[in-house]
Amino acid sequence: MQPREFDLGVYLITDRACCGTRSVDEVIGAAIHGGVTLVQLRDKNVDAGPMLALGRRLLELLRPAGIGLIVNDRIDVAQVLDADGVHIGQQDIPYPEARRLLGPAKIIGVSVGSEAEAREAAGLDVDYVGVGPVYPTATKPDAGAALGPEETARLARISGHRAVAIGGIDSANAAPLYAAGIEGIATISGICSAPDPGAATRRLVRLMQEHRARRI
Ligand code: TZP
Ligand code: MG
Repeated sequence: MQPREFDLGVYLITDRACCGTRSVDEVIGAAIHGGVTLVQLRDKNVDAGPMLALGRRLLELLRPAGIGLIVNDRIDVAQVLDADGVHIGQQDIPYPEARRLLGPAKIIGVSVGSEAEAREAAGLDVDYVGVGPVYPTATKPDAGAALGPEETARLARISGHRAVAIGGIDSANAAPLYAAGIEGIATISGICSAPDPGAATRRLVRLMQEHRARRI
């Protein structure tokens, strides 16, 4: 069975702290109206119960809009939610075990931050890689040194997989990534911390669409 189709174009990752006084639900609602193409539920500081509760609320918003929900790290939470997939980092459950637990129909993405990791990912039948950090980011202090757009695109090519770039991206600096051939961008603060998350999403979606139109 093939995994369901998914669009990495503008991939929003949730973060309660970055949403400030707004709820994650509110930010996701605005991003859906803005045209976000994929959402990842990510919360490093919460137990499974509250994460499940948020995930269920997000699915109620996302499913009618036909937008996928990926769960960060927590394969158990993804299974209970019957989410569309998981995103795993280098320190998480390794890809073969994640695939065994989730089966062939779910989307599995892995993080890549170096040439060695890109080469390792090339040997796995993952659905996509998340490459970064592209730019400096305050959201993940241990993310490592910024790669820049060209190196990000090079690592994506080495992996041989569909790729989304991550780290410090907003509508002011996303264009070089699309120009370098990256399929999509992932952002936390670029949408969650924006004064108007819906407008920030629309700007990113417009950029993505302009680059896709140019490639046709
Ligand atoms: N992985 C690499 S950088 C990063 C993650 C989760 C943080 C992305 O957050 P932001 O706010 O889009 O820079
Ligand atoms: Mg992780």
